Amino acid sequence: MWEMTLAAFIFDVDGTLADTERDGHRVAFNQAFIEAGLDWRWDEGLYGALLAVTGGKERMRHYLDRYRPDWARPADLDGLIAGLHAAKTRHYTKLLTQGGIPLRPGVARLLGEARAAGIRLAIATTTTPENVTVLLEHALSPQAVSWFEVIAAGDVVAAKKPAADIYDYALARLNLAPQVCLAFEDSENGLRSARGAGLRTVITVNDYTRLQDFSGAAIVLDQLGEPAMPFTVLAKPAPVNGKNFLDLQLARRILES
Ligand code: XBP
Ligand code: MG
Repeated sequence: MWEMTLAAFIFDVDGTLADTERDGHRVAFNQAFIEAGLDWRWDEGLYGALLAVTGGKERMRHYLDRYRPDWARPADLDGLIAGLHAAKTRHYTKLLTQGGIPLRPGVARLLGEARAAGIRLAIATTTTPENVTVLLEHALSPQAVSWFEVIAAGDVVAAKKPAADIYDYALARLNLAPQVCLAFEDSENGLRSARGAGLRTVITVNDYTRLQDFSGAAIVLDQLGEPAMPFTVLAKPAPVNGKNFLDLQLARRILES
């Protein structure tokens, strides 16, 4: 019976739980660069292009390779990147503690419905673990970290999204098959990762990801929606049947579709 099928939700963090990139991570990277006396500056447009590479350390390396080939590398480039990344995490988590970034519409409601129904919750993200816990505590609830049975984050796997490793890891920790879980993502890299692990995936787009290729998604929405703030279906409208926000009933329908 379908009521028995849906066992867990697995959420991406950046761009999915909250719009963290443009006004969060990007700002924190720039603060770290200034603090270190570097002339690296990531404006909103450049950052959109840099998002092609997931993971902050990987993104800084990609920036140097692609945009600053002539910049004189220090002997210990790994050390420089690690130091910048630690500073960036400090700036980013400070921004979160100041309440700088709210959850996206429908996220808190859907998590609440899932908890009430005994749907298990997990996270699969490329971001640093600390970024996840601070976001959950400040944007959701001081207890929210305990709502998630598995928080798979950052360098716990060798290959970041679009590799499937982080979703494979979360599924293994949940001890569940992908067929009984639904993934939530905002980006093409995230979708490829979730699909690689065999997961049906709900996409909620944002300004950076709107034009990406979501052809493997179960459904593409502008946001999860609330009763008073309906979602817009951007692709694959089949299973919606008159619903205008994503609740457990629609989640089960999407999983079965
Ligand atoms: C998110 C990311 C992350 C953040 C920065 O991708 O790419 O790298 O931008 O986090 P996804 P760190 O939402 O697909 O998981 O700097 O902590 O790596
Ligand atoms: Mg994301």
